[in-house]
Amino acid sequence: MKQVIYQQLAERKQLGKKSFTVLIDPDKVDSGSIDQLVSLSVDAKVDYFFVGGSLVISSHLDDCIRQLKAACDIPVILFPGSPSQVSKYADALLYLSLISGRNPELLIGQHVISAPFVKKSGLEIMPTGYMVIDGGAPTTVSYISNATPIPADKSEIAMCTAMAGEMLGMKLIYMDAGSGAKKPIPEQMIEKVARHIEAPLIIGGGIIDPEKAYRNCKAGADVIVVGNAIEKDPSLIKEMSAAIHSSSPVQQSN
Ligand code: 1GP
Repeated sequence: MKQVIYQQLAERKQLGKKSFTVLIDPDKVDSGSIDQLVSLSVDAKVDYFFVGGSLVISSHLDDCIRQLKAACDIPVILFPGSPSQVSKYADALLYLSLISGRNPELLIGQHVISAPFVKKSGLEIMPTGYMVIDGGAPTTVSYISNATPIPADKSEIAMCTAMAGEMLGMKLIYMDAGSGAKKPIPEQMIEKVARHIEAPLIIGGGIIDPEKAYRNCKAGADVIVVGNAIEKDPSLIKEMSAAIHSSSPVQQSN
């Protein structure tokens, strides 16, 4: 199986390089806004695009990804809210198992049903332990997943969950307060989890300012995901990217 993007993420982690990911919800973009996002992202040296959402109502996932791929070299990684959000035009797929919840469908059930289809896509598959953290109010992901998020002040639970996910073979750990979360994940929790795992740690949900993104990186995040704030103000891409890349202890060429 292909491991190109995973290897790149693992190497970046080894080198202490932090990555910035722009999350694109296909429901919230059109051809014109994709062009604008690409242009700002290329200029700001964005590392990855995640494409997906808890609910994707429109049917232009393929078109959205094809437009991104045609316009730039930034890798496109699927962040699917359901097995229907698989597109062969992307570079890789976060193969998410909701390890913070106890909903068997999102731990393994939907994977079994969609396995032949996912394998046939030819995508790079990245097994990802997905952990939803309480962001202060219900988010789409916490509602749709029908699973209780990890309380934001229970760093030990997050730590043990991430460790278990890694020992079960998950290559990435993604801690998410949910899109538009009122409260992003506290640094104390990020620090605790980062200290106990070797897998690249992805952090997202409710990050609206570059200072918070910077502090998250310093606390041990390897990849920062921002969606909502950029939908509201695409020009934030530049500052976010600069803050995340400047948090790296080494000089970054990208
Ligand atoms: C959501 O982690 C992502 O799943 C990003 O969250 O949209 O709040 O930036 P925001």
